[in-house]
Amino acid sequence: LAGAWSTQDLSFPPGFIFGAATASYQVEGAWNEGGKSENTWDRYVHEDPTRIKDLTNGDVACDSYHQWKRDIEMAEELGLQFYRFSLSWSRILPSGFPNIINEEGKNYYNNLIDGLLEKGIQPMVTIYHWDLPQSLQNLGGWANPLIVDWFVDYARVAYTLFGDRVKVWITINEPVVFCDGVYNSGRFAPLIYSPEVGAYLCNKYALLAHAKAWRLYDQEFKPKYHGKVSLANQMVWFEPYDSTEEHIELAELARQNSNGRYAHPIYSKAGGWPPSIEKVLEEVSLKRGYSKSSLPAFTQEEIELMRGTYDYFAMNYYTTRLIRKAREGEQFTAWPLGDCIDLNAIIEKREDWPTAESYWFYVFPEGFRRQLNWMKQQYGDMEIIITENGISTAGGLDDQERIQYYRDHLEQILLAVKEDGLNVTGYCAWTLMDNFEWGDGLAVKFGLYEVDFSDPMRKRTPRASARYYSDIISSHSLDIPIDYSGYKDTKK
Ligand code: PNW
Repeated sequence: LAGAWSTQDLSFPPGFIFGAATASYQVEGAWNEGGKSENTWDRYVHEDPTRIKDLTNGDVACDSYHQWKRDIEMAEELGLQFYRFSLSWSRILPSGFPNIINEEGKNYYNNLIDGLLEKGIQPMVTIYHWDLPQSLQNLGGWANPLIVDWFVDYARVAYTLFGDRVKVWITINEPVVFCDGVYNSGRFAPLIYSPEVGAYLCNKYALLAHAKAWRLYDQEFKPKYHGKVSLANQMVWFEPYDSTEEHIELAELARQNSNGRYAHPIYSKAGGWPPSIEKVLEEVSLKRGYSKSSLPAFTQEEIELMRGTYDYFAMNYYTTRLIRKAREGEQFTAWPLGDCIDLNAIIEKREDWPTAESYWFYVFPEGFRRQLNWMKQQYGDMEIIITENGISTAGGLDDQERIQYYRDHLEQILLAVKEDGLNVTGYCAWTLMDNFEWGDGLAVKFGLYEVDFSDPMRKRTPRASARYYSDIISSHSLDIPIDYSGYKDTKK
């Protein structure tokens, strides 16, 4: 991976596009307004406020349901070429099913999409970002195979309502988080703890739901709208604890488990589960006394249904983890995603990796390039769009850590593109503005814009990193000064 590096290489390839992202539950608020029904996150935060670190919730969040014009203005201030946001399923389909389409929900997204397009900003729409209608959860949610068709019905509504203007789609955001992260750890909505079983059911049905929704678009909408559809995967990079054979193998197994289990069925030439994971999970399951593997098998038909259901790879990257074998008597904690729970392994941090404000977040920019190269090595050449990347801080407008994080991670993309020949065509910062950061509530900040959550208008103010990011976008290059210290908001 070593290669020459010179300043003239600091420009982004022509056509490389920049954006920023948000998600419905994290920004919209208006949880019971405009005909929206209850979803699993509403239920989770209301049932017991102590589930959220600072006792906050997403009832109002950034109030984007009312402040969407300001959101568009911010996207414009930054010079974004695209804005990634998600649709709230229970805002569009209050029953969860397509029998009732909520006009007010439809109007909200139409306004947002049209407003962005008027400013020349492309909407990139995530159909599902973790906020399941409670009505569907009551029927088993992601552990019920019928969810595949419920999701496809919902995707059809989304394509039908917005497909004439939305050309880039993400079906589902980070299934590893709402499958492994929920069922293996008993945290996060819908708070169903089902270790050894639930996550794998959810894994299977989420991939089938994506695949069927991709095929629906491909067959019925692509011929007239010419857009593209993918699944967004959270790609945590795993580094071996030391250079022993045992740990090198374990790190690769962890990659196959956490990333491959959600990517191999779709992107690999062979299709189906990653073979190494299929083997390990069958062994573990039989040893535990199950009659067969907890990882549900695919039929040949299902393998073919999923294989190749992508137009690009939507990749979210934040962090790298160190992984080692558990020692005698050491218990694996489901922390932080529960994704390695069946590998008898322990997650650690390398001493020289700084920690961000989120408890799970270690900073290791090289992991980003390694992850990109791993994907090419596993699945071959494909277009990759970075659909999330960013860092959490405790707050403040002078966010040097965020500037440094963006600088270092964008540099790794340039290296991957220019030195390693990866086809990365776009980059999306997480996130446009501070928002409801799930279990961490409002206390942990990821925003390019600061949001004043004590202000009824939820006033948004650009951070130093917002100016830095807009300078990168306008110069289409990293060859700009990075010292924005002492930056004060002058745009107000
Ligand atoms: C993503 N990890 O979640 C989500 O897509 C966003 O909604 C979220 O706000 C953002 O990243 C920041 O947390 C992640 O354990 C969840 O490595 C877990 C991890 C990474 C990202």
